[in-house]
Amino acid sequence: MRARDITEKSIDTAVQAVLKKAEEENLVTAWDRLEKQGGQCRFGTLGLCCRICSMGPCRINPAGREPQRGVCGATAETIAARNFIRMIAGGAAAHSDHARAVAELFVKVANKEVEGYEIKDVQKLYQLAMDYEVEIGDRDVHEIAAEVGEKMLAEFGKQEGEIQFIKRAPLRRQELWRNLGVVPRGVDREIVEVMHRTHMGVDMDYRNLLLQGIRCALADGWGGSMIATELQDVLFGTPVPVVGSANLGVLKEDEVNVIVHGHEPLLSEMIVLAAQDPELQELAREKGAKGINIAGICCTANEILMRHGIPLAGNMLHQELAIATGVADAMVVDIQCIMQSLPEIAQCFHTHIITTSPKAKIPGAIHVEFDEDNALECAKEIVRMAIENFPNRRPNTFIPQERMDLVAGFSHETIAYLLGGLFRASYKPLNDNIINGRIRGVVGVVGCNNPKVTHDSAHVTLVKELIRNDILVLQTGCAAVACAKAGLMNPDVALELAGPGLREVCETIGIPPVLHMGSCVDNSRILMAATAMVKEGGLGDDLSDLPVAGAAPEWMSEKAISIGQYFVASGVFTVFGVTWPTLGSEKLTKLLFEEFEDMLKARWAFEPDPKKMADMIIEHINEKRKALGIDKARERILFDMAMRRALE
Ligand code: SF4
Ligand code: MSK
Repeated sequence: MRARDITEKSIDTAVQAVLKKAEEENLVTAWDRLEKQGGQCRFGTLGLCCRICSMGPCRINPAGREPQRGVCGATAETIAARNFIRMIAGGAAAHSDHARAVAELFVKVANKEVEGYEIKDVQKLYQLAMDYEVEIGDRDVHEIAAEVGEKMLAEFGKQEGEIQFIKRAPLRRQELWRNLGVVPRGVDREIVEVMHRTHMGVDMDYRNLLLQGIRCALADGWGGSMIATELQDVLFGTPVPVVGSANLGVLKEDEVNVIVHGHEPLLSEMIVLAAQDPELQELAREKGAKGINIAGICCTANEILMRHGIPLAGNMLHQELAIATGVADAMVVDIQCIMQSLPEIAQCFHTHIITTSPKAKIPGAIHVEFDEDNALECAKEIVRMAIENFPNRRPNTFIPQERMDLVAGFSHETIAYLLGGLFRASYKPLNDNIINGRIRGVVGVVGCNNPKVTHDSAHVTLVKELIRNDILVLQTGCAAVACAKAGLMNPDVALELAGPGLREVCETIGIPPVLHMGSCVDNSRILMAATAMVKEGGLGDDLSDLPVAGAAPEWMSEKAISIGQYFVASGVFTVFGVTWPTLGSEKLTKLLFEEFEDMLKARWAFEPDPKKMADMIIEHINEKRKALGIDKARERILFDMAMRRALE
């Protein structure tokens, strides 16, 4: 990749300022390493490289010249399809292994085997008990939780039958899945079957491979991810609207800064608690700091913002820059989206990089294994390390001023409460406003950052276009952080940018036009919100009837592909940006971009330009509105005398 100017690297002026500092100090960041990669492998980008066995690696010439087959005879379709569904399996495994850890802890909490955690949302626990046919009666909450937890934990290793949450989907969708034979049996089973079927010499029919990819993705969205979200809500509380702030300006010169980064809230919840410990606060003061400041990066940030209003230091591409400010006294990481370069960049400062998961160690980092049996003590130890490190700061510190206020905390239950009130929680007002045309549709804009595109640019451009066109936007992940930093979750800033209909509805309810719904596993909240819209009535009887869409304009991870595939398989038109990993196979791409429409009533699309992506989405929403017969606004017109006379 060619060298780019700082303004081409990110639209975020805080990022630009720290990148400038990094350049002056000869620090190497993801953008520099991308340049050093030179022109990246075209075969790999197009999905045409196979490394599955040692007769290879094989590659298919995308221009139609030789070679057109791998050594084993595999075609472009087979190779691209195997690569694609392996990405789904990787993503589903990441979300689901996260979920498994939550479920294991949940069972321990229910059995009162660990201290520090509690069952916070009893209502949600009862809902889960009903989903899993666990008797409630006058049983003790912990007893119910133990049975629910065991049943949910069993979803991972289940061999036969259907994952329970499938039954939450609209009936027509369930029927479509059953007819296609893609209902997941157990989470682990579907991931293993992808790995088996993509082994050398097993499944060589790209359509058949994709069916298993769909089943695996559904095991993520309606299985692993949904289990993670639901159990995290029961343990840590279902999010309600909360005020927060975002960008590197949340870091503090005169306080101990502990940055939590990764995905699981199990430890970060405890770190938030540990930071309030009077003894540690006192120690911080002894070391010359005014207090302890916790800030988050990536989805850990989203988790603790949603439940505690803890500030967001930034999204995926902020991780190295947060260290480059020189004021990060510790960066505590768990799993996923963490760069191996962190200890290297930290060497130029005083920052401790602390890994905490036995599944995710980094050479050069300090490893403090998170012990859930002793979670609070473990969190205190980590916070103490950060405090002790505060006096070691070097003189080259710089905190950009950028910091934006925002409102987050929109779980799908909270949206229903806000729309309908506590006693009549309902999506009816949303459906009514979609039917009367004030709101054109609803779009989930999610996913990562990718240094191949100008950081945050595609997220912010797309979301601005959508709200301008009266489309309500739901967000998770790094996309949410991008828009939070840009003010799109701040009602004062964002409502000015919204179309008149959307603005009116948001002002009436008191919400921003862009709703933060949480972390990557919380995309399951978007599935539930869309399902609630179907069940409310008036907008068809399947998710594919709704005027909705999904987008990941700056995606990079396998998890994003898994999320996209479960959106599509659930009936939601989904567009990705950056690059598309099947373009080397015309047939496979046709299956995903066109034929899925017949099969799943929804399809994938690829469009790197965010403005064109917005046009594509608006066109799709308009088509859905037309099919529902709501393409013309159906405002009730009050006739005055003159109008009556004119009629006569
Ligand atoms: Fe090549 Fe086939 Fe082996 Fe893949 S599985 S590396 S295409 S021989
Ligand atoms: S953290 S998966 S970069 S959204 Fe969930 Fe961000 Fe993508 Fe990681």
